[in-house]
Amino acid sequence: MSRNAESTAFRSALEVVRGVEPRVADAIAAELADQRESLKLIASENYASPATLLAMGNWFSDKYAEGTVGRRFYAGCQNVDTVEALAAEHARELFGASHAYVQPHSGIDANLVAFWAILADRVESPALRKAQARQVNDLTEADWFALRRELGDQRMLGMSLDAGGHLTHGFRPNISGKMFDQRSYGTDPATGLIDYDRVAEAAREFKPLILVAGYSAYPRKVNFRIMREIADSVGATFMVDMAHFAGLVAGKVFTGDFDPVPHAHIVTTTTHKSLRGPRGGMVLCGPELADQVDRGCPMVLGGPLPHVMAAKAVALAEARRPDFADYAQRIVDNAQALADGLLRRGATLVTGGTDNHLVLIDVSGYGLTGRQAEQALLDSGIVTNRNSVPQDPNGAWYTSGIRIGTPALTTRGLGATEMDATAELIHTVLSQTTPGSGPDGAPSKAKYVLDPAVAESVGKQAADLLTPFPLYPAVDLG
Ligand code: DSN
Repeated sequence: MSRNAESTAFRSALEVVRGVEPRVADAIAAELADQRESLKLIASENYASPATLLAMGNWFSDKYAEGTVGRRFYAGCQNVDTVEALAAEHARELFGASHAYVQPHSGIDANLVAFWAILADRVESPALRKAQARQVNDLTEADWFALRRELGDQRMLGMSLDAGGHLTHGFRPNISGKMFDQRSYGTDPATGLIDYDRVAEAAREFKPLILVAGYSAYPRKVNFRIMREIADSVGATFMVDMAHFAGLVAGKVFTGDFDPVPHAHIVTTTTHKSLRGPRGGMVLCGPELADQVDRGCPMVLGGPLPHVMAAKAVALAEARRPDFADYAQRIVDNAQALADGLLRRGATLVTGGTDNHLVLIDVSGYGLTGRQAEQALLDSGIVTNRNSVPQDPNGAWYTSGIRIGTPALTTRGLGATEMDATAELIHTVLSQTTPGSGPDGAPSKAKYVLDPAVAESVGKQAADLLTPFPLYPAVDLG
């Protein structure tokens, strides 16, 4: 597509929207302006290509398509079949998986599909059989009690939240924490790294049905070969949630023992993080679980989103191009440059560095909570998120960490020089911010003091850093 065509497409779309509800058109335009101006370091965000974005804005959104390719509960799904089959084919080829299910709407949904597929495969439950036979509406209250009783004792072992694990790996605020009896493995307090002997010990003691690997705030690679051996030693199904690092797997930065696909029984992911696709989820598995996975809708998913599956097909086609491997490597190179820049300036990093796309700063070294640091950085035009660190004394709300990631800035083209400049800006803000106090003068974990002149100066430098790397350069909304 020519750059001119991209600009015309987005301008025309906004013009049409503006004709109905101008405030929505204005908000869409304002979002582009905001994203263009901010130094986006949220590790789970990225910028999808114009082709991916445009594939979502159309009449595929109007179509119901429950079921799977060629086996739908609605008539007229031939074009949905085309895009769903294409997305699945690209996913299988890209990741070397024998089966891909591209319907999940999010990472949480993808994990739910995987959990139910594993339960259906592993647990003898007449009530579950009934539910899986697509008779959910026919289940009586007694059936639901039976389902709960038959499945309620199943065990899941996943990475603890404060070590970088994810809510959907069996933690209480998510349904997975209510579905499973959960125990977690942490990291070595001295190194911050996964201690595989401890994981094996926990698995031997707990005997989980499912061993989950994957993280949203662990800055290192995971050895999936060892994790599979641990799962096999206790008869667990090994599931990997690669949502954060799918782009690094697709780009062949994570290979061999660090590529989850050959080692796991089932792999879930989102499509919008390092993979740079539309907001959504996906499940990969072998033939043993394929049939159960394909029952994701209507078992746990609402009707598939054909417009998003179309965009997944486009983004996955992009990820199969040779230049995606270069992009994936640059994500990691940039994260390492950012980590090195912070370490040189005296920051404390969980595990002392990174070998993936993210860096976790322990901001207690600056005398701050994560919440104070997050807000001070935001005031200075730097968008990050607060995150727990292992054994965090400030809990999950205030936290002691700031998580930063490089997929988005790498998409814009920033490199090692700009990462060092970014490290300088982050260090400047954090070292010049001090904890504030509440109205009664008591120390506050949320309030902070930062000279507005410092915030303004850093904000200006952040904007200058971005100027040579325009976001969606071809898109001129006028
Ligand atoms: N919300 C995503 C993240 O920021 O890591 C994971 O669900």
